[in-house]
Amino acid sequence: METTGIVIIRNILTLDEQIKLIEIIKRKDNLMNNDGKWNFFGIRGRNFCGLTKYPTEDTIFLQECAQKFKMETEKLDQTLIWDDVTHLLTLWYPNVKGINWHKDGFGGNDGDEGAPVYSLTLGNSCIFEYKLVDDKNQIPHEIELCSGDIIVFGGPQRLMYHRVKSIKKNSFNKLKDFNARINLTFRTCTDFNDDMEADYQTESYTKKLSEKWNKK
Ligand SMILES: O=C(O)CCC(=O)C(=O)O
Repeated sequence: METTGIVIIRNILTLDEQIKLIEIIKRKDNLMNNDGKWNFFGIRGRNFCGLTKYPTEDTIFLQECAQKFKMETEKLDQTLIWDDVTHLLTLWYPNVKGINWHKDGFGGNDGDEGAPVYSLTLGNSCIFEYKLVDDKNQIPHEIELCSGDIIVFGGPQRLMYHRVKSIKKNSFNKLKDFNARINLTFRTCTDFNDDMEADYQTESYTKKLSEKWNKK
């Protein structure tokens, strides 16, 4: 099924490229606290920063990947044509637990109003579900995303609800001592300065979320 505003490209990266990205994330993204627990409420690893905050060679590779995603996507769907991506959100899922239904709003680490979200799977596969914005019955659509697959949503589907229903442990066996799923979302966050970026670092971001949830 083709839906304007959603592009799914299988194997957009070669296995070597996937492994190179996994190594970049393992090297840079501080995904655990000092106590050895995952930095996002103990359940997952999370990092958010500009593409330029990685070591230079890694930044170049990330930008090349982002450029490839953009070119391939824009050939398939004109509603997804947008400025270059600037930031990367990493989620590291160590187990089978995914993420609940939500929509990515606008602003902050979700990106500029209207900017498409480029969501890449690395490592273990997952069952990803989404509900189309204009479907009044909000019927979930289910797809399996494997390492190297990308789903891009923007244009009329930018605010679609989505979730990761589950993750298939042991489904990626190409890298020794690695049995996790990594989700990288490449986003365009224009005029995001270092202070704003600091607000979305995992330590301050989880504090902000806890305060919000405690108020409810
Ligand atoms: O892990 C995924 O595929 C989805 C991540 C996600 O929903 C998000 O970053 O908002």
